[in-house]
Amino acid sequence: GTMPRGTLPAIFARPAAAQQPQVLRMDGKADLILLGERPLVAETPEHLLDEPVTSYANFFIRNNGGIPDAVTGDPRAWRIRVDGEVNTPLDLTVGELESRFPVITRQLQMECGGNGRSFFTPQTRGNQWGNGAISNGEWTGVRLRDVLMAAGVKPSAVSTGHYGADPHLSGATDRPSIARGMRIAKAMDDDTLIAFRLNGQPIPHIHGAPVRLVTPGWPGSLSQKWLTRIWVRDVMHDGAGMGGTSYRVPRMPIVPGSENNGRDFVEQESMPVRSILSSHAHGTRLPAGTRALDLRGAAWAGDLTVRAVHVSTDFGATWQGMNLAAPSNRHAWHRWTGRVTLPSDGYYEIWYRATDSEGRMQPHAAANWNPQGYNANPISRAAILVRSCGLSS
Ligand SMILES: Nc1nc2c(c(=O)[nH]1)N[C@H]1C(S)=C(S)[C@@H](COP(=O)(O)O)O[C@H]1N2
Ligand SMILES: [Mo]
Repeated sequence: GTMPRGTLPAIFARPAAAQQPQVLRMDGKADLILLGERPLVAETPEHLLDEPVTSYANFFIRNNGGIPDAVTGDPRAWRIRVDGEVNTPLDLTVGELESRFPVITRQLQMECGGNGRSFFTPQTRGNQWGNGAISNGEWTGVRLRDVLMAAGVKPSAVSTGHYGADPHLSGATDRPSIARGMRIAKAMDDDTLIAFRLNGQPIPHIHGAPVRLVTPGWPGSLSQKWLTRIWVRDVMHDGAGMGGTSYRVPRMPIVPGSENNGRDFVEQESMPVRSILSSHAHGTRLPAGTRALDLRGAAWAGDLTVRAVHVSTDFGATWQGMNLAAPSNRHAWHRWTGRVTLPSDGYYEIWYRATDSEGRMQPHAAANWNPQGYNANPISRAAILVRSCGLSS
């Protein structure tokens, strides 16, 4: 029990295998893993992320506060305000957004900043995500940049600050549940959207209807749901979820488990390279005699692309390159496929890891431990049992 978890057989190491996961019960949603009820948080098991474009059913859920009441009446009348360091503050309805600016559709990966958190030792505070706080939806909306340009961003602009309609869990009406912001450069990126459709449909309520930000490749917390306001700031935004150790990582590696107030930390921005296996669930049993596995999955790397995905079925002794498809557009995930062969029946682990376009590979263990558990992206391992009569259980 005192061994680092990374050296335990995968069948014992994964938190979801160790405990009976609780299942989300929600209309139209698959059996997501319920990580919390207040706020509502649910993770998608990796094997449900087998679709190239993530459907509503399989889309993970992360809230920091309550869920606002659904809009009654015309959702196109919902208003968002753009103010602060701009020449002309704007007050736009969703209808005006759609008619005044070019409308584009992109596949964009959105990943919680805490994805992979459960792989840290010692455990850090926050939702104990595996790799399933990731989605690759097809989003339709307008570029945040076009809206900011229409307002006229002043040279003094440093960051954005985002506000949404969800109530704080305490019930206080003057406290946002989360209000994060990003450097102006990311707000001006071609792929940062104010979105009003997901997979060709109005955005489902739980995912931020009628409008949300989609800030691909950076922490999902920058993709404000139920968007009401973008405040352009002349300093780095300091709303709820900014500063200290929130969505910030050590500039220099710190001792795992140590106390830190985050003074020497930097913002978590582009997310690290990560991969999932979607063809075979962890813990899959296969009939005796199975000698080949056709594997599938996805890989992504924040603002970067992925150069390679490798798989090992012999605990890392040998690695095999997988076929990696190009993403359908920048900031969409890559899909990968490949066949591996097994020499016999028995207990196997499929180890899978991606390498980003700058040559950085998923590490052997979660690196750069930090108090709130960001950027853990170790090589993943799924246990597979090819059943033969000699094996019990
Ligand atoms: N208004 C609002 N927007 C929010 C949040 C929130 O709590 N309130 N959570 C953020 C976080 S931490 C993540 S990871 C994503 C999750 O989006 P999803 O629930 O649609 O998957 O929404 C972000 N946007
Ligand atoms: Mo998140």
